[in-house]
Amino acid sequence: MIRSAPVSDINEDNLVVGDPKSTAAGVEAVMVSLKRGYAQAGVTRTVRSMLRVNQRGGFDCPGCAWPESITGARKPAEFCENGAKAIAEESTTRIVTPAWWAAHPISELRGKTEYWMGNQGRISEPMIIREGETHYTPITWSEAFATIGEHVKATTPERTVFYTSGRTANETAFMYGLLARSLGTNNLPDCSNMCHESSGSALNPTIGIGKGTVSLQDFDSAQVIMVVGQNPGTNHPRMLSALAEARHKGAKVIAVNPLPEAGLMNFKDPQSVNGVIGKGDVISDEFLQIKVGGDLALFQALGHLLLQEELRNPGTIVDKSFIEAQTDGYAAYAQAREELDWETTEIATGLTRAEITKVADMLAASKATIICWALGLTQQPHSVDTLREVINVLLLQGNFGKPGAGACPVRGHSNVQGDRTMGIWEKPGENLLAALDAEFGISSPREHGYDSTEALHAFEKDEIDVFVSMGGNFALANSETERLEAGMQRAGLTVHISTKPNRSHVVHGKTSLILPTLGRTDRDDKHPGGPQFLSVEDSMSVVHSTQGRLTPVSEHLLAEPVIVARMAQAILGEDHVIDWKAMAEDYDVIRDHISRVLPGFEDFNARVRGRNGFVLPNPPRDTRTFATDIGKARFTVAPLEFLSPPEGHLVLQTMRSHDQYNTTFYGLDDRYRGIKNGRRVVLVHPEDLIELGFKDRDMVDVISTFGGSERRANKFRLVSYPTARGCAAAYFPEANGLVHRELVARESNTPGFKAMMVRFVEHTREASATFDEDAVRK
Ligand SMILES: Nc1nc2c(c(=O)[nH]1)N[C@H]1C(S)=C(S)[C@@H](COP(=O)(O)OP(=O)(O)OC[C@H]3O[C@@H](n4cnc5c(=O)[nH]c(N)nc54)[C@H](O)[C@@H]3O)O[C@H]1N2
Ligand SMILES: Nc1nc2c(c(=O)[nH]1)N[C@H]1C(S)=C(S)[C@@H](COP(=O)(O)OP(=O)(O)OC[C@H]3O[C@@H](n4cnc5c(=O)[nH]c(N)nc54)[C@H](O)[C@@H]3O)O[C@H]1N2
Ligand SMILES: [Mo]
Repeated sequence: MIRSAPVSDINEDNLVVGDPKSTAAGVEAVMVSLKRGYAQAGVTRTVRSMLRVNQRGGFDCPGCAWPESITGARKPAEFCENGAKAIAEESTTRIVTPAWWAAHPISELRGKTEYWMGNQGRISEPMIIREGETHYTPITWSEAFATIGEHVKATTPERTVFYTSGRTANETAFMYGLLARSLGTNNLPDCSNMCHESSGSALNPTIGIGKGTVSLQDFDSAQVIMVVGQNPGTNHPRMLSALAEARHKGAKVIAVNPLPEAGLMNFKDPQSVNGVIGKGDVISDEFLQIKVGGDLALFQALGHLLLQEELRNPGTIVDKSFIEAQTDGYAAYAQAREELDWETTEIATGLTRAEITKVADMLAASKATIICWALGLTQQPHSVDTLREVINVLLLQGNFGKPGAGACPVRGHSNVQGDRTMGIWEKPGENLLAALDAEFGISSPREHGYDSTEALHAFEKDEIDVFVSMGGNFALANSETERLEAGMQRAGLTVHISTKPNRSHVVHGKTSLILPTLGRTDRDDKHPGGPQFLSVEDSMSVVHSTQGRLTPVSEHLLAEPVIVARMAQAILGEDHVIDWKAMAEDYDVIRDHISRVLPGFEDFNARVRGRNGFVLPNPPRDTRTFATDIGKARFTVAPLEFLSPPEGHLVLQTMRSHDQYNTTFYGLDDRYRGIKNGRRVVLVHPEDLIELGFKDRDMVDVISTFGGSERRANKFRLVSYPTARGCAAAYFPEANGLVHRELVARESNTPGFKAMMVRFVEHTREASATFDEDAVRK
């Protein structure tokens, strides 16, 4: 066993800035992954886990939700550098024992970064801290569950919240939602609220499903693929292979991004000979360096240009028969897009008319277009309108339900889509609740619960007594870091079902429990019927099994379904109508329930054991039908909106470095962007730096402004970087304290993580100390 000394914490003075790269992956990526694996887990565990990741019968990579091929052969190593890092992070043999907790008081741990915290290792035993105590101490599992039971029974269901992060497997998520509803609350916020909620809000009313409508095979026959607001080289590296292969088959790829991300430019596939010794592949045929928040204007302009082309050459662009039979609202849409104000469009997008026209011509020539997007489109006030505009452009050319075409929201956490399918949602539909009630003999509450933003407000107003977190790191993932942390500390009980220590554990409620659990790579075999497996759903609606084989680092870890069942028994009583114990003992029992409750899961137990699992029904993709309230897809019309910063301000987006998984930092090397050994940076265009009176590497405090109040984050280095003009970029979660809790996307309530108005002031200690965040700026 390797227990190398934990890393020292980040020293921002060691920041190194080099040139951004234009090529992603290559041999270096493989070397980096193996090195990280060996350091954390040793050679045997690393090799064992790498050989099983994303293989049939193996475990699902905890990295991202990009699918594996279900038709063709899988590569011997179906992983990527960042998947390998995610696995190394989890399969580490470093452990956080009761002795470790005894050596580190909370006051010390509050001064640490996530880099240091996460690198301490896997939590080995259940721990508790009570009001007035300075350290976590060990507790038995029975006492831990009894504590949860007491706290929940002492309050009301509305003051109890069950948060979920998207690694949670289907079976666990189903039980967890059932537990909340049996108790009497829909307070089920999840990471999806902060992530792709805007996609769901845009897609459900327009195409009748909140998910993507393409499969991996569609990439083989697409003629144009747009990649908008997404950094696949870092966040979905296996997508680059799909894009490179699609280009070989003749597709054109168009990237839309304020940053020239390495993976969008060039790619060396470490699994192909060309990628190892050759020059690699070009990924994008066109790159639109758009301003942050300019996409609504872009897609309105694209719609306008396509309609103009149709007028010039009737019958060549617009899929009239499809539109007539399957859609609603075309006339109003066509009318709204008849005229275009080019001057405003150019200001909003930062692009020229010629650049936009070139891309419109590519779309016009395409008979099958896929539009992919991620967070660059979901975390702004007008995100839902932007995404509906994307749908308009797809509908115009009939890009649904035919090979090589469709909408492709690329999801984040590896099972975030599955968790929603399983009912993790604060606004569940009547169908789900009625089915749960019929199956289990409970009466689920009909009132909606808190989403993640509402949970943040509820913490602020002291309206939460018990907060249970199934994975994740709510304190750092959400907006308003300081206020949220203060709110969490006023709650009666926080419960953290976790694999590794994180910030939320140390800004805990008055009483707090840490419940250590098995991860994806761990063997789950302490059951009367032998080893158990779980299942997940990827970004393209494929459900398949996942089963870890590594020996858990401690004998005290419990599997997530077991933890949920025992919480349920403690909260609802041993004699509750639902047989929680049967589900915890044998996961087939959970799947049998699911098969009767959720459409598309009929015969779940048999089908999930098939070679490739199974694909969930998807009406737009399968039958070109749209299950909206009117039984048709909808064109929509929204006014033009974009982000225009006040004088002296830039629009700040927050993003992930190449060495992090959300709030987990694997390392300090954002290799493709040339940033090393530091994270408190703000990337700014060189000419904006000059205009604002700063220079590269100046140390500043960042002030964000929203509705008359300001937030401040101290000590960031400005870095001259080729981003779009008027825009800046910083890392998540360092910049989360700058996000006002009311800065959210309309309809979806997703935080405006990519829409802050910021200015910089020279960093001085005095100014930082006297800052008044609610003083209205004159
Ligand atoms: N290795 C690794 N993999 C991950 C994650 C991770 O942290 N690490 N996280 C997972 C999760 S939960 C998620 S949700 C996904 C996130 O995947 P991404 O959405 O790729 O994540 P971000 O790093 O937020 O990158 C956002 C991208 O959008 C661009 N962008 C920002 N604003 C705009 C805009 O207004 N318009 C356009 N067109 N582009 C814009 C940014 O420049 C950046 O390239 O990745 C998942 N996979
Ligand atoms: N500024 C800004 N903020 C953002 C974003 C952004 O782009 N910008 N992105 C948002 C997005 S897309 C998301 S998804 C959220 C992420 O929010 P979360 O999902 O809440 O955060 P993570 O950092 O993914 O959670 C990491 C923790 O999960 C635990 N964990 C890891 N694996 C397991 C497991 O198998 N089981 C259990 N029980 N626990 C496990 C570990 O203890 C680890 O510390 O953040 C959001 N916040
Ligand atoms: Mo996400």
